[in-house]
Amino acid sequence: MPCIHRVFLLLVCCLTFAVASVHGPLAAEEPSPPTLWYRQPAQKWVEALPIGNGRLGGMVFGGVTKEHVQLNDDALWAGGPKDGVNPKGLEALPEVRRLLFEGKNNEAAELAGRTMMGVPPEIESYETLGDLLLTFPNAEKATDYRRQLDLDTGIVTVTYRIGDAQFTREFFTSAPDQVLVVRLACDKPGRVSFTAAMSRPQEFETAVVVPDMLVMHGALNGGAGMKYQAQLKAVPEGGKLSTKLVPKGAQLAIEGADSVSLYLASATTYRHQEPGAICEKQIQAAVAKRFDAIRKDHLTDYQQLFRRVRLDLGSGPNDNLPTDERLAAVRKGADDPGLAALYFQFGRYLLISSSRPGCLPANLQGIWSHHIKAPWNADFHTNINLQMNYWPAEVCNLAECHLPLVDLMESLVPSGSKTAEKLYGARGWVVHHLTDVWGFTVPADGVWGVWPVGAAWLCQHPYEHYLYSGDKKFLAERAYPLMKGGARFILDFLIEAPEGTPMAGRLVTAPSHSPENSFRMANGQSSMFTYAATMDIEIIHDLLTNCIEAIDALAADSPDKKFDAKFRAELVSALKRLPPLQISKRTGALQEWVEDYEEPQPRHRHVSHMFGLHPGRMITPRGTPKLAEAIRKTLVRRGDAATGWSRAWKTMAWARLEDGDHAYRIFKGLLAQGTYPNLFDAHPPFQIDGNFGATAAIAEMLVQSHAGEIALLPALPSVWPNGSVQGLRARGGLEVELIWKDRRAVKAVLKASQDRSIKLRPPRGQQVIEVRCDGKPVAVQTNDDGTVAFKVHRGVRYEIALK
Ligand code: FUC
Repeated sequence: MPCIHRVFLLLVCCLTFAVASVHGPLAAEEPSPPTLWYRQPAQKWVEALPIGNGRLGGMVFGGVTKEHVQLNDDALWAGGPKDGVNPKGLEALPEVRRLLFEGKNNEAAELAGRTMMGVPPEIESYETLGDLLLTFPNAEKATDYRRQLDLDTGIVTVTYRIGDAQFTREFFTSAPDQVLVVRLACDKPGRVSFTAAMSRPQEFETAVVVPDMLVMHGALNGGAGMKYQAQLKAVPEGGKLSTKLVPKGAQLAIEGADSVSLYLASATTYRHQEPGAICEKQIQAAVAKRFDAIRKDHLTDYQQLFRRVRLDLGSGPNDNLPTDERLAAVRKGADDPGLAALYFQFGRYLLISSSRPGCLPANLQGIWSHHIKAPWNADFHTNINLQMNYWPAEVCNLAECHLPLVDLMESLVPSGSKTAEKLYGARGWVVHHLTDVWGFTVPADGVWGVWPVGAAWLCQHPYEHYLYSGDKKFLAERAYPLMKGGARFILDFLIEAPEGTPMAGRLVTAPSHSPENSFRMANGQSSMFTYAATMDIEIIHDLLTNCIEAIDALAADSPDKKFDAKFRAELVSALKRLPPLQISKRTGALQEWVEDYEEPQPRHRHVSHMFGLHPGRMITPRGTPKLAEAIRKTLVRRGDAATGWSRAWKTMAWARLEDGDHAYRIFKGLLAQGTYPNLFDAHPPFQIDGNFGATAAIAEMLVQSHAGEIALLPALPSVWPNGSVQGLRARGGLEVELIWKDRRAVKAVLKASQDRSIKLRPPRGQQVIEVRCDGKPVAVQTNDDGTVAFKVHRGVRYEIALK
């Protein structure tokens, strides 16, 4: 029981007190907007700058004589529904399990490979929409070139001079108006001349729709697949607009305009029977609304999301260098706190631009891919990558950008239920290690694709959305039904390990696999296939615990205080029978598998068994110190280097272990070795998960809230001694603002959106000296464990003084 050392003067806060903006009193002088900028156009795709409205995306190259905007539409996927459950799987399952329990892992893998894989065991790719190409005559002699992405406006700007004329191009994608907008202007009249064309690597035709609109259309899969259309309209001020027929279709030509606005719309048959009609409507509306109003509404819409969080990690000597030069300096060893803050805000920008309500979730490349056949099909990979995309959503104050993931999950329930029943004889729903927009839920790729805990992991996301917001309606109507279905599958899938096995009598997963690692058995054979991999246990522990909490929260609101009591009892009983997490006697590290196998690849990129530390909350340094220490040893054995997303996850892991300097060291490695000039994450190749994972990790160096308390600066690296952050969120409906100097928090502000008690942990070596609300002290209980507890009220702002 916590003892009360001190009770501050209790004064009831005025609940109707109008909350000052959290950006108000603590805001230092207005810093310059976070901006990526370059002295030259992009030569390669990973130098181009992304724009997007969640659905329609572009990559802007910024060439002076040839402008290139590579285009994407979030729904442009090859293939179609083909969730073929292998008809031999269900019958083979008991034998696969028997072989696994008898230690005949490779025989089990061979049988599962023959009987359990999806029919077919693969999906098709997300594809590029094509390219917008603008060609400018007589522009070779440009000087004073600059290309930038201003994260505060979501606008890419290219500027240059030719002789006495200053040229400016602006690019953005509007969410309110659903068009990609390009504005080409010059400070001297009549100087804007260019031709505009659209094309695609394959399966396209272009044409002019009389009198002045360019249309590109086609159908994927050689004409048999999804149909798409893109339309481009040019609105010049002054000058002359004409159309030209060229060998592969048509072009627009503009001569001698003062300025030109281009509006580009796209649609596919994924959402609309007639993509052309939708494009036409959006273009007509944009033309009628005009550029200035579209830009203004874009700013209002975008900034309402982006401006919720501000981050200042201090300044450095490279602050004024172009972004690629700053990265190059980091590669040579420089620390650049401003670049870390820029990377963080770029991650938020990418989520806003690739995952808006109503759109598909961010795939392996967000929405930006120039491929016909993308690496890993730019799919939704559910054994880490898709989930990692959404780690920043709640803590970085973009909760609505989380919703496309929940929509996708709901869309997977019908096919996932069919797969659960036909492949495992189980109720509920299942997803394996990847999915697409067509409801794919069966095992894909190799036998490691028989990994039936994808849905169970995904179920963490709607629950976290509830934990941050406290939105009980969302919990009851959306999160809990998904979680219950995910848990229902798990309860049916778990099987009692037989006598003679190390976990006899426990409930285990079988078959099982620790993504995508292999182990060496005592007989010298290597295998990937097992039962009860540690990650499964941690995912299931997380899901069942969350379900029980959700049931209790829903019961508290029901008239008889009862809700799903029978199911709750099943969950509690299963939870007690899960195998314990094991610490290796050989290495002291957390065991990745049910037996203490040798690891042929000790530095493997996946560190799946750290799920309990993050994104789970089963393992914490204070709650389970021995397990936390074992994970620390696991991480040391794995090493700091890895692919992009793996570095991001390890950064997060060290933040959760409250070792800010180690977290920073890995993040710096990610900047130096795993980041392209446009700040896209390099797996390599480009994979956006690393951007999102590292963005969330930076947030968690500053604020954590997974362990029943809000921890301030739990993992502040020594290279960021002075700084401030505003607008990060903590579970329980709180927004946090912090200022620190010389590595000590000097002030914190919490803005509450719920009535509840909270526990606050000051930074290591510091104490909370007072909490004030509306200028008056609040009653605070100081606990033995160094935390303070107090009640907060909805809509009220609390100022916390620390020493
Ligand atoms: C898994 C990872 C790879 C890559 C791919 C998309 O297969 O092991 O590294 O991230 O997903």
